[in-house]
Amino acid sequence: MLATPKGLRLHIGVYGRRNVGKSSLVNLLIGQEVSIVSDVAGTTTDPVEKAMELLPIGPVLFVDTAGIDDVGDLGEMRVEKTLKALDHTDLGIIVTDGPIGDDEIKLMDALADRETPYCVVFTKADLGAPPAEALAVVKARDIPFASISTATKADAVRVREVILEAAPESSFEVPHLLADLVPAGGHVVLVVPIDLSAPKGRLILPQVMAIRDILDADASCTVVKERELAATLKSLSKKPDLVVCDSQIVLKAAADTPDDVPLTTFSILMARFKGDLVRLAEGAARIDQLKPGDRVLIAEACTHHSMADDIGRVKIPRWFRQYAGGDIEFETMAGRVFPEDLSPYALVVQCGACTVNRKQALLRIRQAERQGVPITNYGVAISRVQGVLHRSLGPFPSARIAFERANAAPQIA
Ligand SMILES: Nc1nc2c(ncn2[C@@H]2O[C@H](COP(=O)(O)OP(=O)(O)O)[C@@H](O)[C@H]2O)c(=O)[nH]1
Ligand SMILES: [Mg+2]
Repeated sequence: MLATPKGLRLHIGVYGRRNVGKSSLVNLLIGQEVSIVSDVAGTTTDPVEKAMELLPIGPVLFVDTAGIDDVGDLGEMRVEKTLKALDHTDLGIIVTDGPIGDDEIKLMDALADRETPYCVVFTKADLGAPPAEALAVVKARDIPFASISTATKADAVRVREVILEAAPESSFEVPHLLADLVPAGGHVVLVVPIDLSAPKGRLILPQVMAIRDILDADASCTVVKERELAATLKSLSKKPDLVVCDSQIVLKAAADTPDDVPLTTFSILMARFKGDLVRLAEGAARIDQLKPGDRVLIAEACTHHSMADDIGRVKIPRWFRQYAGGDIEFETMAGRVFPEDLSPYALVVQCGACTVNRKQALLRIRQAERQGVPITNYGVAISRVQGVLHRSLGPFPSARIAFERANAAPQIA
């Protein structure tokens, strides 16, 4: 990822007066000391750039600037450089240790003039809450904001969240559905059950998207029902690069596909495309730890037709109860409703999120992460309860490792 050219990275400019904690904030986000932090005002002179992968946005470049309130000849030069950096900024973070004064308003106006989205981060929360007048200005302008302490590692999550809130949908990296998993000239086998829940006379969106992505990758595909999979694999002159199946028949597809052929499900592809597969895989490890009396939130994005309903309302509850060896309380929420407070739940299970856009899906995942509540989704959960998640995450090493780690972690009391 670090090989991404600078021009393709989202430039996140960090602005504010001297000594408010800009460099500390950048260091907190990237988790290592790149900017010199000191209590001598004006330590950062030239903008300091640091590239990182800020999921789920993708590759970003943090630009840590000198103070906007710098003084003297040298200071003026620094301010000029800082203002110049505004022109290259895709997203601004205005940092303040409390006040929203002339300097902050100047930055807000400069960013607004350039139609650059921005957020405000109040630092030094450990020394006191932001003043009411400052909060009033930020709220009146409807600016996403966070109040944090840069000394607190956990606050990095809150900062990432406020960056996501401010970021326009177009800045989110749109991952491939599967084109990155198949070489040009490669071959994919798609396994599509045609049962009662299949719509008449057509394929469903993830299947159509997969075919389109395979064409974009200059690869080819074979589409079969699960009954024909074994015979089709035998008839191919070369092993396929990937098999993708419907979650509901993943057990059979895994049994019919040789171990050295990568296999995944349409739901897992969609989970990566729409959300954060690493977090969802981590959350799936929590299913084994459910115990009688736990509450699970099933969050459906749409009001499903009855066939798909079956997964969230019947199948998942049944499987989870089997795992927990007792009764689990399920709460189902449909549509745009998503509770502010997730703390009553041992686990959140999202549906495929076909009607939620990527940004919304990711914000829900971040919210759960911030509140320390595991979150997974239908597709990942189905592979888990069928005992084949390890296999279906095979093509996604970071998600598989996250799942294994969470699975090996001590049980939550
Ligand atoms: N108490 C407290 N001090 C902070 C916090 N963030 C930064 N500082 C301190 O504020 C001073 C200036 O920080 P720095 O990051 O260099 O500010 P910059 O000039 O805006 O880049 C340093 O002494 C930091 O340790 C915070 O959240 N709480
Ligand atoms: Mg600095």
